[in-house]
Order: sequence, then structure tokens, then C-alpha cells
Amino acid sequence: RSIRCLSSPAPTPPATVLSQDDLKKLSAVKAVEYVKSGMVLGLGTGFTAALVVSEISDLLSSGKLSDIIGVPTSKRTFEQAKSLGIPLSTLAEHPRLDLAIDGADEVDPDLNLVKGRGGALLREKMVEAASDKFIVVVDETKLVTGLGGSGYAGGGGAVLNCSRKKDVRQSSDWIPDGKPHVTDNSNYIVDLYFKTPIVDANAAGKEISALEGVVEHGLFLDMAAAVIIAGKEGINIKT
Ligand code: ABF
Repeated sequence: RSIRCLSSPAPTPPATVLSQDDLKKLSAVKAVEYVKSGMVLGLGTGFTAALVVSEISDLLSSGKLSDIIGVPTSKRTFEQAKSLGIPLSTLAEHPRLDLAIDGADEVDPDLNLVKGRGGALLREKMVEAASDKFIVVVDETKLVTGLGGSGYAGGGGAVLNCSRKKDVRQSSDWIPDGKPHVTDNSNYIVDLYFKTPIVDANAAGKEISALEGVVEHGLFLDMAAAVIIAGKEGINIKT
């Protein structure tokens, strides 16, 4: 009886399916390439921004970065950065920053943004407007053809910080306690939903700002210098 060795075909490796969180991580790692030693950095808020903060901390620990000062955009980010030992400061002490990196809820083709789902839009806008360069980190699901039309749960439109209690955001992704969400600056948030994308975001921003009690809105217009988009096909940087 002869014995034959049959060679079986090499098993096909399972296709790597990147989750949305994996894509956010790719985007965060890419953004940190823009960080140089000695910079004063605006530290954003949200899942992707938290990945940026922890990446910066890793580079500081390994000695690849040094002399970084972070200006956090929320109490949450302050706590995270502090726990990782990143030296921190404030806008009062550093009114100009070299670079800010943050996430977004929507990005349109002109790099205008909707932000605020994380409830930190007031400090985010202040810090990012004070930065020489503002880089946005997102996965491809955040791309829209027009702002305000994505129907993104909890932030599908502009978001207002409001010092008067109108139809305020109840609870949040971050603090799901069922109570009106109170921001770091002791304001409420009003989520706006649009049936169709906003046609003139500049006009909408001005109109919202003019409303009594509004402190800030979540339309971030002409602020982003670059958007790093992580998608299934790889990283795309739009400037
Ligand atoms: C912050 O985090 C917010 O302005 C925005 O609402 C949110 C984006 O979160 P994620 O990075 O988790 O998508 O940047």
C-alpha cells in the first residue's frame, strides 16, 4: 500500500475587520505625528481625543517626546491627562497654543464641523480657536455632505450651550444618569435636529449665537487646518 502525502492549500487568514474604535485609534496615532517636543497642546475630549492623550503619554514615557504642556478641553480630559502624568496648564497661562487635536461628530467637505456630543464644546472651541493649528481626528462615518443632517444620535445637529433651561439634553453618553446634563461650565445643552442639512452654516451659527441665553454653539466653521480620516481603505488627510 502506498502512502501519499497530500499537500493541503495554505489556510486563508481571516480578513481583518477593523472596528470603528480601531479606525479611531489609527486616526489618533496619525495625528500625534504632528506633535513635536516643546509644544503647548490643546487636548480634546471624546473617545478619539482620549486615544490621542494616551498616545502622547506613551511617547512622553518612552522619551520620544518631551517638554509637552497640555491644555485640556474638559474636566474628563484633565483627569485623564493628569493621571497619565502629562504636565497641564490653562488658557489663562497659555493664551496661544501650538496645536490642538480633537474629535468631531460631523465633518463636511470644507472641513467645517459639528461638535458637542461629548458636552465639552465651549472649552473645545475656546482652546481650538486659540491654537495655531487645529487637527481633527475622525473615522469615516463622521463625513457628511452637509452639516446637521446625519441624524447622529445625541448630536445630530448643532449643539447649544445654554444658560437657561429650555429643552435641555437629558443625561448623556458620558453620564447616563437621566438628569439634565450640566456641562463643566455649569450650563445646559440643547441638541438641535434638522430634517435636512444646514444650507448656510455661517448664517445658522450667527442666528443661534443671537438667541438669548446661548453661550456657544457646536458649529466649528473655518477652524480645522486638517482632518485625519481613518477608513477601511486606510488613512486620508484632508487639508
Ligand atoms: C468631542 O468628542 C466632541 O466635540 C465630539 O462631540 C466627540 C466625538 O467623539 P468620538 O471621538 O468619540 O467620536 O470631540
